[in-house]
Amino acid sequence: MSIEFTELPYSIDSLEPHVSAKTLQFHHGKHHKAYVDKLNTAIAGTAYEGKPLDAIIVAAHDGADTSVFNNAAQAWNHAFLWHSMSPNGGGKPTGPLADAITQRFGDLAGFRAEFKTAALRQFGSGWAWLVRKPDGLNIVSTGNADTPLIHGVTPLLTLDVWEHAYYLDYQNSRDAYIDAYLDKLINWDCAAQNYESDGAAV
Ligand code: MN3
Repeated sequence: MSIEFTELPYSIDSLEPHVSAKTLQFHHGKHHKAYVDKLNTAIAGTAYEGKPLDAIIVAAHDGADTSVFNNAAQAWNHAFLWHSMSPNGGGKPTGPLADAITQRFGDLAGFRAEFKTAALRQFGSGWAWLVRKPDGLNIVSTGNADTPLIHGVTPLLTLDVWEHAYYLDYQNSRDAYIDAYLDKLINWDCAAQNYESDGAAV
């Protein structure tokens, strides 16, 4: 059984004008699909074949199998990214997650400032994440394909800061792309579900 390339959870033009259909045609249809295709080619006939994606990520990391790890982690990170955005995004977190945000960051503005700084300061390609640790929430950034799944924390939300995620819409302005994500796209409902289930499903 191969790893499935999943469809977007919304129509391809529904994040416009913040993320264009053209960006998603490339980012989802080309970049994300290529990671899944390369992973399936790499694992065919190996001990990885038939395992769930998260198990492949951990096993490839433990085994220092860089090519399998990079493609598996990118396949997972991108699937998680699509759920971290919503055509009805923005707004405020609710329920227990809202309380945890207040406890850790003071208020939503505190979260926003810290997340934006992490996303801006990630040099080159990588990701910014809101994660749940045993002692509360945290914001982390990871480089290239690195993923919280191998660091013992639960991802709640992510933003891809690789240039391919924003260059068609924002050229070199990562700053404006991060603002659009935080103000218009961020999917607090998905984050709340991940927080309450203590697991990040994609
Ligand atoms: Mn990407």
